[in-house]
Order: sequence, then structure tokens, then C-alpha cells
Amino acid sequence: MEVEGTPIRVQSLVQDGKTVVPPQYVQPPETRPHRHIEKRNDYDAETPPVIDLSNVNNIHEQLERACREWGAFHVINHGVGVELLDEMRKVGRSFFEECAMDEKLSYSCDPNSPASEGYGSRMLVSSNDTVLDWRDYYDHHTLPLSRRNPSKWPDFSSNYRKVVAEYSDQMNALAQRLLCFISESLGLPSSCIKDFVGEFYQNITVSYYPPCPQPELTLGLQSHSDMGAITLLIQDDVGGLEVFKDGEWIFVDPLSDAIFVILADQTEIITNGQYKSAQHRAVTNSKSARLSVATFHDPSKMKIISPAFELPIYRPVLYGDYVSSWYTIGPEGKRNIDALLLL
Ligand SMILES: O=C(O)CCC(=O)C(=O)O
Repeated sequence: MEVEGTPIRVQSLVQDGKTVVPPQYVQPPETRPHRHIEKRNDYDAETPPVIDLSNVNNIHEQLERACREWGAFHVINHGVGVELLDEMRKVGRSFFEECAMDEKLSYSCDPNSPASEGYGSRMLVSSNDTVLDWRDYYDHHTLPLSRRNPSKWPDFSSNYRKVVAEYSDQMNALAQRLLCFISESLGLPSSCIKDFVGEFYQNITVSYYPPCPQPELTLGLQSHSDMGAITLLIQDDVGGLEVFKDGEWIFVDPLSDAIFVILADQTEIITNGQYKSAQHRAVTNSKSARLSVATFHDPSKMKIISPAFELPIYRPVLYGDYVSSWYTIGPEGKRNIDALLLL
């Protein structure tokens, strides 16, 4: 949700030639990413697993390990054409880099409504005191089809809307397939998690992180876990995504043909905490703009989500209430899911 006042796009700050980050973007010392900068050259650092979806032999074991230990992993040979991944990155980047600011602003999201569709800068901002993310974004509402209205998407490039619609369909199919494998990996019927989630509400967020004059003071996107069921993310080769594991922030290497899978909070609840939603954030850099495309698959706001196992450790939650709390108090790591713990 955007907060009151005239929204300032991060890209405009950079185009104004700022060499010092405005105070509202400066993170307190404890959330600054300095440890990341030291770790980047540590080639022994652990990295999220890469799972080959064409190798059906031990896929369940690999998934089980990745979901228990990381809540996030790359998939390769996932069935989505690499050309489509490249096209999606290309049209996403063209909006930010080829459209004039006035035209971009004509697509602005509604600053008073959480996760409204369009161009914005303050999605995870819960109050005027929240430190701002060094990011601009375009959020598209893509599924169910009753929510999909391509006339709300940019049309300056001839194939933008076609690429987004095709990308949405392919991500939907892959997310369904992954949730089946993930259910099976826990000994559940294939459709178990899918049935708990119900019809997907899918949003595609293209994030654009302009170069930042003081990357050691800022975050592109604050630490959070995603609120829905499963997120599929691609990034460009600049890199900046990190996941939190065993008390450390781990840099996620950009793999251009892979799709990065992030388990979200409702999957953690349904699996009764056996599989973890991944806490993640994006760091900035001073040299290159960075782009990522995150495709979120969420339940309907009317859906009640609860664990699929005996002895639940989470209480059931109406997904709409979960979303409201997420936007009201802000994500701050995993505090929203932690608030549902029964123990
Ligand atoms: O840019 C990234 O790599 C992270 C994006 C993300 O976490 C989000 O859009 O929620």
C-alpha cells in the first residue's frame, strides 16, 4: 500500500543525480546489509538447491530437503520456455527504462488501497515511519481471469500485454505442478495443498531497483516472507536477492534459465510448519539497475487456511484477515505467521 502524500519514484531520485540517500530510505544499523557485501566473494558459502524437474527419480527427496531446510530453491527444466522468461524480463525493463516518467505516472497504483494494480514504490510500507524500500514496481492482477484486465497494463510496446498474459498462464501451470510435487513429498495426496489453497489469486510484480548511491545504508526490499502459497521469481543477472537461513543472509545467484521458487506463509501453515516459508530481502548496488519478476499465487480472501495435519501448531486463519494484518502492521520478517502459533 502506498502511504499518504505525493509518491516519489526511486527512479526520479536517481535521475535527479542524488549522491546521498534521502533519510527516509536509510535503514537502522541492525537491518543494513553490510554483512552481505562481505559475503559476496565467499565462494564456499552455501547456496539454495537447484532441482531438475525433468529428473523424476528422486525429486520428492530433493524437494523435501529444500522445503524443510530453505523454503526456497531453483528449478531448472521446468517446462517454461527460456524465450518467455527473457521476453518477460525485457518488457518489464522496457516499461521502466523506455517510458517517460509522465507516461509511467499515468499508470500509478491507488495509493490508498493495499496491493492495488499499477506503478508504485511503497508496497510494503505500513506507516509514514516505515523506512522506504529502494524500489519501484508494477503490479499486475492476472488471475483468476475475472480479475485480469489487460487494459490496465502498459501498452506502449506492442507485445507487453501478450507477454504478461502468456507468462501468467505458464506460471500458473508451474505453480500447480510444484504444489502437487510438494504435497507428494510429504506423503499427502497430490492435490492436497492445491485444494487447501483453492483457486489461485495471482499477481505479477515487476520490481525495478535503480542504482543506489549508498547501497550499504539501504534495502531494495525489506525482509519479509510472502503471505500467499507459492511465489515464482526470475531475476536479471545483476543479482540482489538474499534468503535468510540459519541466522545468515545468503545471496541467491542469478541463474538466467532457472525459476526461483519461494514457499509462502500459507504453505507453511498447511504443512503445519514442516515446510518453511522463506524470509528474503533484496539488496541494492551502486552500479546497475536490477530487475526481478515475482509471480505470487495466493488463496482467495474468503478462504480459511489451516494445517493439513493432526496436532496443528497454527490456528486457522481467514486469508483476508491475514492480508489485512500483513498490510497494517507490515511484514517485518515472519511476524505475521509467528502470531498464529498455538505453542
Ligand atoms: O527482487 C527480488 O529479488 C525480491 C522480490 C520480492 O521479494 C517481492 O517482490 O516480494
